[in-house]
Amino acid sequence: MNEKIRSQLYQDAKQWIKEAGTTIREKINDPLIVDTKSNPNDLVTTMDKETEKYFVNKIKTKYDDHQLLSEEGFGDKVKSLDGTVWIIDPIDGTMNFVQQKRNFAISVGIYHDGVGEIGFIYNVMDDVLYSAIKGEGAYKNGVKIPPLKEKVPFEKAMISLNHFWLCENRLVEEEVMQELVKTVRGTRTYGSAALEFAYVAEGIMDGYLTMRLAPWDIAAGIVIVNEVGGVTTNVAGEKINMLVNNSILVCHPSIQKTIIKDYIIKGKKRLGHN
Ligand code: 2AM
Ligand code: CA
Ligand code: CA
Ligand code: CA
Repeated sequence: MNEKIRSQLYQDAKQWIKEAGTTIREKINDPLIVDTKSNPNDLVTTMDKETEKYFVNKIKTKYDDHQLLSEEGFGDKVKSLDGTVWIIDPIDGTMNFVQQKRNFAISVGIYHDGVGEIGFIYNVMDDVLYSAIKGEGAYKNGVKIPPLKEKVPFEKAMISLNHFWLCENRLVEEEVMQELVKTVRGTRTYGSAALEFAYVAEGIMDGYLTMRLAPWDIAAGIVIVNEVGGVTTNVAGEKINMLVNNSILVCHPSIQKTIIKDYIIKGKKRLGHN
C-alpha cells in the first residue's frame, strides 16, 4: 500500500476512533436499550449500533471505494478482501459495557488486498489507544511497545482463556485444559477479545486462546501483535481466514508449540474441526 495513503488512513482512523470514544464516554450513564442476538447473553445496545453507523458514515463519505466489514450489519456484505477493507467492532466487550461500563474497546483493522496494514484498539474508558502500522512497530498512547522478550518458560506464562475451555466442550477434553491451567503461572479472562490481544502485544499476558471469534474481534489485534513478534493462528496453528469465524491462538512464539502439541492436539476430540 502507498505510504502516503496509508499515513492519511492512519490519521483519519485515529481521529474518528477518538471522537467515537469521546461520545461513548459522554453518554456512558445515559439509559440504554439492550437487545439480545443469538442467545440471551449475546448482547447488543443502541451504543453498538450508533457507533458503527458513525464509522460507516465517516468512511463512506471520505473513502467511497473502500469496503467495510463490521459486526452490527451496517457495513458491506464483504465477500473478498481485495482492495481496502475496514474491519470494525464498534464495541468489543458489549457485556462489560452493559454490566461494568468499562473494560470494552473499539477495534479497527484496515486491510489492503488481504494484508493487515493498520490496527487500532481503543480502551475507551481508560483512554488508552493501542496502534500499529505494518512494519513500523506497535504503540500504546504513542509510546513504542518493545518487542516481546526472548523466551517465556511455560510455567511462568500468563494465559487468557474463558472458562468454557474447562467445561465440557466440543474441541478439547476439559481435563487436558485443566492441566494447562494448573501448569501455567496464571490465567485471566478480560471479556474483550480486542483487549486480550492488546495485552499480549504489551507483554502483560503471554497468550490468548479462544474457540470462536469473528473477523472484527481480531483484525486490529493481529496487526498489533504481529508488530511486536507475537504469533497469531487458529488453535491448530493454521493461518487465519479473515472472511470467516476462526478459533484463535495468539501468543509469544516460545509457547506456541507447547500449547498446540501438549494441550490442543493431545486433548483434541474427534468431533473438533479447528
Ligand atoms: P463482543 O462483545 O463484540 O460481542 C468475550 O465475550 C469476547 O467474545 C468479546 O470480545 C465478544 O465480542 C466476543 N464474542 C464473539 N462472539 C460472541 C457471542 N456470540 N457472544 C458473546 N461474545 C462474543
Ligand atoms: Ca457482539
Ligand atoms: Ca467483538
Ligand atoms: Ca461488538
